[in-house]
Order: sequence, then C-alpha cells, then structure tokens
Amino acid sequence: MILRYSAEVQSALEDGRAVVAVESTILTHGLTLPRALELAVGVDEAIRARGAVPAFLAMVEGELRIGLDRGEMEWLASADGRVKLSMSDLAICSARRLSGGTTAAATAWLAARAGIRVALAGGLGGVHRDVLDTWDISGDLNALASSSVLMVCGGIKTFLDIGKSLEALETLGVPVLSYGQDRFPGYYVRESEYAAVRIDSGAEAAAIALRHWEIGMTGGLLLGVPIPAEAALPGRRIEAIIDRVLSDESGTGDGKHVTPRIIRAIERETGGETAAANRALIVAAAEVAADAAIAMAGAGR
Ligand code: PSU
Ligand code: MN
Repeated sequence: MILRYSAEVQSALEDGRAVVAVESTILTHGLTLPRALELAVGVDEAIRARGAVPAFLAMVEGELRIGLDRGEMEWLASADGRVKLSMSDLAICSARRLSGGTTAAATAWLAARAGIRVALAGGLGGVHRDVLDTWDISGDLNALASSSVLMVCGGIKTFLDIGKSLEALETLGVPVLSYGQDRFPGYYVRESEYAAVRIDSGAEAAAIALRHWEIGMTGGLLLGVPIPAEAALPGRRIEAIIDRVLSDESGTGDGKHVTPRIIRAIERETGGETAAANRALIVAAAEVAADAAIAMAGAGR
C-alpha cells in the first residue's frame, strides 16, 4: 500500500508533466449508465486533448488508485456495491477491501497526497439548504481547506445553499475564483447571485495557487468554471424541480445518500437534459483544469 499509481500517471509525475486528478463519483454516484461512463470518457478525452494527463482517483478492493485505464473505468461504473467515499469513509472501506468513487473531498485529499496539484470535480458539495435542521455540511469544504490542491469545478451544486457554502469557504481560508465572470457559477446555471474573484485563464488561476503555497498556505483553492451558455438550464425551471425533489427527500435523514439521490431525481425529471448539462459543464471545467495543470508544470511544480 498505500497508493497505487497507473504506469501512465506515475511516469507523467516523474517527468513533471501536467496531471489532473478527477473525482470518480461521476462514475459511481452520478448519472445512470451508460451516461455516467460517457461523461467520464468525455472528461478523460477533454483533458488529453488539452495536453494534460487525467488521473481518475478511486478505491479498488481497498487499494487507493491514482489513475484508471478504460477497462477499470468501465468496471467501476458498473460493479456491485460501490461506495461513495468521502474522507470519513476511506479507512473503513479500505480496511474492508471495498471499492468506490471519490467525492470532491476524497479527491482533494488524495490528489495532494499523490503529488497532484490540480483536481477536477463536477460540482463541489457544500452547505445543504436544510442545514439548520440537519447540520448537513459536505466534507468537501473542510477537505479542500486542508489539502494543497487547486479544485476546478462547475461551481457549488445548484441544490445547495451556495451563499452559505461560500461563507464557510471564506471562514476556512479557501480563495474562491470564478472563470471569466464576476459571479460564482451555480453548476446547472451559469451564474449564482454571489460574487467571486474573476480570473480569465487557467494560467492565472495556477499563478494564484502557486503564490498561495509560496507564502506558506497549506490548503486548497476553488475555481468555478461556468457551464457553457447553450447547455445551461433555465434558473426558474431548475429551481422548481429542485423544490419538488427536496421536498420528497426531506426528513429521510440519510446524509450521504442525499446528494446522489437528488442528482438522479433531477436526471429522471428532465430526461437527458441534465445529463447533457452535466457533461458540458464538467468538460468545460476539465479544459480549464488542464490549462492550469500545464501552467503549473511549466512553472516546475
Ligand atoms: N457527482 C455525482 N454524484 C455525487 C457527487 C458528485 O454525480 O454523489 C458527490 C461529489 O463527489 C461531492 C459529493 O463531492 O457528492 C458531496 O456529497 P456530500 O454532500 O454527501 O458530501
Ligand atoms: Mn452530507
């Protein structure tokens, strides 16, 4: 143990080439099949097309994996009993030789441990809208605060309380950047109502991240990349769906299954539309993540 690298990722890291760590819940706890696999393959190809090496992070029979090949991705997308792995699950599931997908939290932590400085997630978890009743705050926030990684994503998930999530990130000392606009993106929608610091290239985000670590910070940074306009869902329509889904979910008191259930319910309610939106937003984020990783590799990091 404890980390097992694919040959491709290992040699890329040894050569100082650009690598992007990718969360594997997009394979295990996101869309239904075959959409989940198509999305992951699209992400893999987008990172490569930009000139970086993708490293899907995962647990396979207890082993922490840095980089999956296509066959392993297919296996993980469909195997029985896959677990959604946040920080608090890793030791238990590893000791029990289980398999599963990494959340943004586990991805941030594992990437930093593996020596990868840029990570990709679809949407970051955060403070849930019913937080006052449930205390449900994703481990993604704390994990990002304590892992030296630039996390690139499509924003904080639309069905969360984005304002409270950004407040929590500020409390935790995590710089929050927004790609090409002054508002932080809202995952299925291009803009949330909350401001963030605008940057206009992956290289600019990389420079800020490197400065963060040079001045002695040890935690992570968040970069939101807005969903492309043609794939974005109309805000009012998605809010109506979210209201309906959240009221069905309320009181189930079943923390870690809430996010995957909401994602599936939204997919069910909209047919393929959110699947297409999901794919477009994560591919857009993947391209910026690759650019940032290339800029960091160029700076010798
Ligand atoms: N994408 C999906 N399904 C998921 C998630 C992402 O399609 O379940 C995960 C993300 O990995 C995110 C996590 O980090 O949900 C947040 O869940 P929680 O609020 O339980 O921490
Ligand atoms: Mn939770």
